[in-house]
Amino acid sequence: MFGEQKVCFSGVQPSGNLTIGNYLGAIKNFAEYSEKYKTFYCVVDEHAITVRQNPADLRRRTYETLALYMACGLDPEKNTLYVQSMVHEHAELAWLLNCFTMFGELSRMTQFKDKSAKHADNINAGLFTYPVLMAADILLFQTDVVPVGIDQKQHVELCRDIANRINQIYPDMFTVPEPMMAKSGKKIMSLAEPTKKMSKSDENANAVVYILDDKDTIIRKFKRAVTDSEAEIRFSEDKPGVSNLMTIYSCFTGKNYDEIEREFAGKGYGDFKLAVGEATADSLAPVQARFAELMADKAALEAQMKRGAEEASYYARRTLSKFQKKLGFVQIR
Ligand code: ATP
Ligand code: LTN
Repeated sequence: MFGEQKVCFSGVQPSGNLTIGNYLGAIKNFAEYSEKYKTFYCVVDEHAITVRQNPADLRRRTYETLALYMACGLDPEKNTLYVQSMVHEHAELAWLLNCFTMFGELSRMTQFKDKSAKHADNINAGLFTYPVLMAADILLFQTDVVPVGIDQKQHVELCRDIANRINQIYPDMFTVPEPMMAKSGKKIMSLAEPTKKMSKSDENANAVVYILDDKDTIIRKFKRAVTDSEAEIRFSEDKPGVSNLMTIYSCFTGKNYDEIEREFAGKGYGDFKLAVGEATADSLAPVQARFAELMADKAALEAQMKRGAEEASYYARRTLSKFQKKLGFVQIR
């Protein structure tokens, strides 16, 4: 809370082209909080460097991620939109929180285990302490709610543990945040391996639908999506491929699973996949058009980065300075 208003914070890494998983699991839901909450949406470039990035790509994707926030309906007048590295309090609070986070806790994080298996040649300390920086992002703004996909729930729970631990020593220091997940869309699966999360860093581009894919590409990718040997459109745990397509279709059309089953009763996977592709492409078309307009004006994006960072810094400074005081750091004004 800041004053009377509840706070919502979330972040997306500029570590690749954003997918419909990022869209349905996270960004699409961000706008829903704009009216009721004070919202901060951050492009978390400091998180992205836990995996090696090409500097030119990282810079370009930082602009793109900010533009996508806006293209997906986040009005910069109603939401604070900014880039993490432009607000130094994130990294500073992360250090302080490191001293309240246990080695054992971080060792249990499944994302660390997955990413260290995937990047065995670069298991750096940043990859290990990644959730502490994430906790700093959240706690800096005295955040009440954090909209994320289900893969980030464990990190938000660790953030809650850190906040509670600190509050026991220094009462009322941090608001303890809640993770908020979309009812459907919190875990969109890969089109090639539907038991695995769709991920922007997947090497197989056919497994992933990007927000910026054109209509033909989207339809082709859905056409190739792995399903099963039946021909029945039915939501079921033993049909992960079809169920994933039903979730995507449901998110883009607003229809529930019963309605979808009725709509495609007696029809084959071919018809269904085409309908999923068309619904996805049609829903993304306005986002893509707005994105192109925003990317054509770099100066306006930079002005937004500057303004967003100034707004965020104002709140971040207050929390950091409150915590430094509690910890016993000398403060001379
Ligand atoms: P990476 O592949 O680099 O790990 P990512 O695709 O998981 O990246 P993030 O930047 O880590 O993307 O995630 C941004 C937000 O999107 C997070 O809230 C995350 O939970 C959500 N998200 C990512 N993938 C999915 C998915 N497949 N389904 C639902 N939500 C997702
Ligand atoms: N770890 C998140 C991105 C992220 C985030 C955050 C999400 C960084 N800081 C704070 C919510 C709140 C991910 O998606 N991998």
